[in-house]
Amino acid sequence: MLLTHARLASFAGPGRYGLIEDAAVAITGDRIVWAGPMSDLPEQHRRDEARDLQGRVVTPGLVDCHTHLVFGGNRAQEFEMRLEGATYEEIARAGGGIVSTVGATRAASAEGLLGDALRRVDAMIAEGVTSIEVKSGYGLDTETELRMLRVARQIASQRDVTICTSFLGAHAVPPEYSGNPDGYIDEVAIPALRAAHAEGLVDAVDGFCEGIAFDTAQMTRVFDVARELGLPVKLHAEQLSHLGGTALAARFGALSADHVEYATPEDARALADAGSVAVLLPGAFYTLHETQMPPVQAFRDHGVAMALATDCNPGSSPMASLLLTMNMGCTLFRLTPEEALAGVTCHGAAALGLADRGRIKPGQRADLAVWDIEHPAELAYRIGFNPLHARIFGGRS
Ligand code: DI6
Ligand code: FE
Repeated sequence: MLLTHARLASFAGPGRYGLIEDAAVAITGDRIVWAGPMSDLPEQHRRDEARDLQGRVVTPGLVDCHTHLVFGGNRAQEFEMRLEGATYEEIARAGGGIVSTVGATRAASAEGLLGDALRRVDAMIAEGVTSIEVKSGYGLDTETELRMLRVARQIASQRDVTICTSFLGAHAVPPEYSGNPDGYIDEVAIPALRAAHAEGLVDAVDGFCEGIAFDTAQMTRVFDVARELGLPVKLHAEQLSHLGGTALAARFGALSADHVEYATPEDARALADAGSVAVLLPGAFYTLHETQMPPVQAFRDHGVAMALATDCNPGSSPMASLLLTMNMGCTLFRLTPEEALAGVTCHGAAALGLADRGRIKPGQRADLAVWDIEHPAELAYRIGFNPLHARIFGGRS
């Protein structure tokens, strides 16, 4: 495949967006073999049948690096309760919140979970997404955690999309372990992690480090097992309060620390030293009507890569739009449109440990999105408008 007359947001060269005007991209199999200005296109990459993109913008395929898109039921009633005055934490402590989705997920069949998940995945694909991370964490028993992860893996056999799984057994304390989070970690979460890993279902290990979930000592026990199994870690950290999850994640060389609204400049330095990505989730900030902004300037100052993701989940971020997430990242967190696009391409890929995608250059997977726009800033600028023209997944469209 040869794409011609494209405006490339390559993130693989100098200048904003790594922009290359009037560019060509040559693809062989599932790889990009050449990308650059049309005038430099080598003879061996010229093809009889080129696809003339007539100046359209081409970006790397989008990466949604933090989702909980496999789950049962929905939580529209909690949305009502919050608007009638209850807080997210009050609802969680009263047995609602994550635990109510746990009940619906345990009751759902694998087929039912897959069917629901595919509707959300299809919405993402329609916006040019080519790689998606999917977490467990609504089972909180071995059987249902494994069911969720099997469903997540099945998505990739039903659709042209890469799925990365994260084991999130340490997401909440289930009712049967109420008041005994340590018992839950040792008797359920860790054994379930070992079982899921033995079945090849785990690409990374996640946790929710928060007052309503698990503390750093409990997360350390889970991460010690991840390390023993050779699995990378990531953590929901500093979303609603400062508990030290970001520093813990950095100590384990995490792929990412996620949410991080309450992270400090010291946390930013720790992430930079560890090479961990800060994953910003403006959909959850928006939905929960939070006011504490993540320390974006400290991340910039320390050179921490910032990714953006939907956090697609039934409670705090019932959203499947990565384009809207980009807009929220700019409007709510004051990211630049270039940072927002990097956040859903190269930095999103880094947050998943995927070094082979997220930029347009030779050797990268040919996951691309072609947009009916003139400038890449338009992707973050509009609200509720999808300008996708074509999506190329592994060299196929
Ligand atoms: N933080 C979140 O934003 C999601 N999980 C988490 O640990 C929320 C999950 C939910 O409310 O169902
Ligand atoms: Fe989350």
